[in-house]
This record gives sequence, structure tokens and C-alpha cells, in this order.
Amino acid sequence: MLNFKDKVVYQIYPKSFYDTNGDGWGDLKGITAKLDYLKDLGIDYIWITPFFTSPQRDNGYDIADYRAVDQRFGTMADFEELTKEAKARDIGVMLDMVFNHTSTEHQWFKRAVAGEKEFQDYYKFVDGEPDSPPTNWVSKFGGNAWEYVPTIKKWYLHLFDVTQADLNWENPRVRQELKDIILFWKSKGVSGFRFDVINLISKPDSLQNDDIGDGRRFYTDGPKVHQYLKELVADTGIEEMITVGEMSSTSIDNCIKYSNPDEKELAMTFSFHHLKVDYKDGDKWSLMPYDKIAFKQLFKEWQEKMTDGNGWNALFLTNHDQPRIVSRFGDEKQYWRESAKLFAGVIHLMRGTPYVYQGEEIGMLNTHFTDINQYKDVESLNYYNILMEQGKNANQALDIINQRSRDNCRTPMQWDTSENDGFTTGKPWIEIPEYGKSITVSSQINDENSILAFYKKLIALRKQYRIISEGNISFDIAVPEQIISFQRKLEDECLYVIGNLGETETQIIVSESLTKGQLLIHNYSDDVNIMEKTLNLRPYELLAILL
Ligand code: TEU
Ligand code: CA
Repeated sequence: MLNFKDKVVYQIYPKSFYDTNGDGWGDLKGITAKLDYLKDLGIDYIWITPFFTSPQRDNGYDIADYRAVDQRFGTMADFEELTKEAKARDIGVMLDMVFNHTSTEHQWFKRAVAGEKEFQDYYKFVDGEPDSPPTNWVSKFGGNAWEYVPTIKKWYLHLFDVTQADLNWENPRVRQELKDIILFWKSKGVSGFRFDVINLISKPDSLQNDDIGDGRRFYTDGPKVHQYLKELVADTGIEEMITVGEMSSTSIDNCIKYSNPDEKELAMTFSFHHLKVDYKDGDKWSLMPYDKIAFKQLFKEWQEKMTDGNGWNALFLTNHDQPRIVSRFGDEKQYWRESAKLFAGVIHLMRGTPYVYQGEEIGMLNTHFTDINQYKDVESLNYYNILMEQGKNANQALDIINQRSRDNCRTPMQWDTSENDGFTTGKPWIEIPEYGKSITVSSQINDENSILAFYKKLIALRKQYRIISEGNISFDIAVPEQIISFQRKLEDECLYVIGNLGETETQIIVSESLTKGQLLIHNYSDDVNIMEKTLNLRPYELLAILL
């Protein structure tokens, strides 16, 4: 049984990590060049988002050839060198498998629209007339989820971009193709896989309109999803590898089933409910301050119920689809350092496997771009137009995009204060934000009080203390709205984790006399202000005390 409970994963968005040939695009050689930095950080695995041949309409999540490295990222030899050098530093490589859909540039799709029935069966093609799509389902990138192909008089389903056609998992030939792709990369020595929106693969046999929603209730955690995952894992022998599934709009019960070892599906799951607490009426493009009570309540539920069900959570607050956490829930200015460390501590001290997204470890911020043309992300550009059609003026639409865009996490990694922050000697594919030179790896690498040093310490603590990697968890709810407080327990030990999510000082009563405990970590440089059973917490203050 693979023991991954004390492990930490670092997520790399290769296009924005490090460019070694001056074309403004990060590349595989760039990851190899930074392996010593990652080794020093202490992480165990790198999850690399897709670098396979792709028209890059959705930055690689639209794959045209699953077995080839997109030449803009390098060569297969570069990939083999990277895996070898990573292994030499005890770092495993996890690849991103996008199996819900392919690019419409993929050979399978081209042969389908060329009329080959066999390949039409690889996708969700439905006969029909030009003006009446099979259902009113909505694409996650906006607009109707069906596209008509006049030459073959058929519609095809695309839950994401029109150039991302959903695969037909009901077709055993499709499932075999995907198993062969995993076996191909497994033979290249990779250590694990991330499965993109894998809980959307099982569509219902009969298609019907959704008169209350956008159709997701018909295909999310669909009828055969667990059967297909069990088959995929068993037939490729990856149950002993680190695997994580991205589960869009899912449920705890399904995630227990996806990640409980007895089910022989995946090792862990990403769920997103805790990152929708600032969506007004559940709408990503409608802004509101984040609901701290909902944020804490969701963590309480997912942490405690997944523990009871012997499931396992992937722990994260940032990835390549989310805004930067300090800009979103923290403070970019006076308490930038403290708020970055607070959210790091909350995530890394919970039960599950922490994921660090590139740049998070130095406290990178949102773009604050001032012109929509600075944005590149298909979803953001689509919704800018949709918001304008809905009556927003340009500034209002830009303000929403500024806060929600996925590009907030896709600007180049800020290594140092040289040209382009040391990311490239060329012109970066996306601009480096104004603040770029004020937050860099080089300014933090030797600073004991830096955010980077704090991440290193958290990652080391998980290896040192089994109570963090394996302890149970329970949340206190009888605390002020802005206080997050939970305990980890293992045998007779107890770890108290208390954090102030707010920008004002707060005093709380604590049950146990924490003064007797050992302070494991604290995000302020001076002492904790604790008297017997009362604790004064400064803005964004976090501490963990072992009793
Ligand atoms: O994301 C799935 C997904 O649901 C995201 O679209 C997410 O909900 C949204 O961006 C948040 O607004 C995965 C990949 O992580 C994403 O980059 C891809 O664009 C998407 O699948 C399609 O492959
Ligand atoms: Ca490059």
C-alpha cells in the first residue's frame, strides 16, 4: 500500500514556470533546471499540467495527441531527462490525464467529422437539425454545450470549449484507448496521475433538457462513473500509484467512494465547494465577500465525513483555475505575509494531501490587469463578452474578470528582479503584473521569516509529526465568525490549530490551557499573546500548539 499521507505535491503550470530558450513559453527543460529549488522546498511530487500536443485553445486541456510532447514545451527526450533528474532527487512526476474530452484537432475527431462511423462513436454525436440542439445544457465556458456539424448532420457535446469534444466512455474501444495512454506514460517511469474533471465522464443514456439548471445534474458523478474508474485503475495497475481526481460539483458520498482504498478507484479527490463561498447565488461571475462561516462549515464537513468514510482529501486553495488566495481571502498589503502564511497553515495542518501551486509559496498576487486585452484565458474572454451582453459596462465587466479570471494564477513565476522576473529572456506569453518585482523567490530564499521559509517548515512538520500526516480531525464551531479552529488527535497527543481569518484583533477563550503546550508553528515573528485560557489573536494570526 503506497504511503502518501506525509507527502506534499507541487503543481506546475509549465507554460509559466521557467523558459530556457527565450521564446517566452516555459518548457520542460525549465522544470528540470528548477528541480534543486523544489527539492529544497521539500516537496515529494510534481503535478505537471498538460504539455501534450495541443492547439492550446484551453492551454493544453485540449489534447490532439496524448503520446506526444507539444514542441513548444520540448521533446520526449526532455521529458525523460526531467523524470530521471526528478527521481534522482526523490521527486515523483504526476501527469495530467484529460480523458473527458479531446481537442477537435485530435485524429479521432477529424475522422469522425470526415464521416467514419467508428470514430463518431468515440464522441457524443447526435443526429439532428441545424437549429435544435439535443438539449439546453450549458457549456462551462458559456453558451450552449452542443455544436452542429452540417457535413454529417450531427451535433456533438462539448461541456467545455467548442474545440473540446466530450468522449463517449460508453464505448469500450474508447476506454481501451485511454488505458493504453496511461500504460504508455507508466512505462516512462511516471509516479502518478491527476485526472481532469473525471467525474463528468459518464453521461446518461437518454438526453433531456434541464428546466432548473445548466444540465450538470445529468452528467456529474454519472451512472457508471465508479464502474469506469474501477476498470481503468484495475486494467492499468495504477492502484499503487498516487492518483487524484478533479471532481467538479461533486458530493462527499461520491468522494468517499472515489478515494476509499477498499473501492480501488483513486487515492484522493479535489472538490471545489470551499472555493465557491464568494460566488453570489452560486454564480462565479457575481461577486460577494467570502462567507467565512460557510468556508469553515465546508471544511468541517469534508474533513470529518471523509475521515469517517476512510476517504482522502486533496488539500488546496489555489490552482491554475483559481485566483490567488492572498488576493481573494487575504490581504495584499499590510498583512500580506501573515495572511499568506495563515492560509498555508490552515491547509497544511489539515487531514489530507497538501498541494502547493507554483507562486503560492512566495505569496504571489492577482494580475490587476487594466485592459481586457491583457487576458488570454478562453473562459475569461468568453465571460467578459457575456457580462457585457448582460448589460455590464466595460469597467464593471473588467472588475469581475480581474477578480475571477484563471489568468490570475497563470502569469509567469517570479524568480528574481532581473528582466521579466528571470522567467524568460524573451517576451512572456502573458504579461508579468505591475507588482511583479516586489515578490520574488530570490528575495525570500534566505529570509527565515519569509512566506517561502514558512512553507518549507510546514512541509517538514508533516514528515516529522504523524499527528499531522495521520491524526484524526475535529472542528470547533463555537468560535467567533472569523476564527477557524480545529484539533488533530493521534493516540494521546492533540494538536490545536487556531487561526484568525479576519483583519481585526480578536480574543477567544480556549478550553485547554495551551500555555503548557509546545508551539509547533506561528506566523508572527514575536510571541503568542496567551494567558491561561484566553488567546488574543492579531489579524490573520495562526498558531499550532501540541499538547
Ligand atoms: O477544470 C474543470 C473545471 O471545472 C474548471 O473549469 C473550473 O470549474 C473552472 O475553471 C472554475 O471556474 C479542468 C481544468 O482544471 C481546467 O483548466 C480546464 O479548462 C477544464 O478542466 C477543461 O479541461
Ligand atoms: Ca520556452
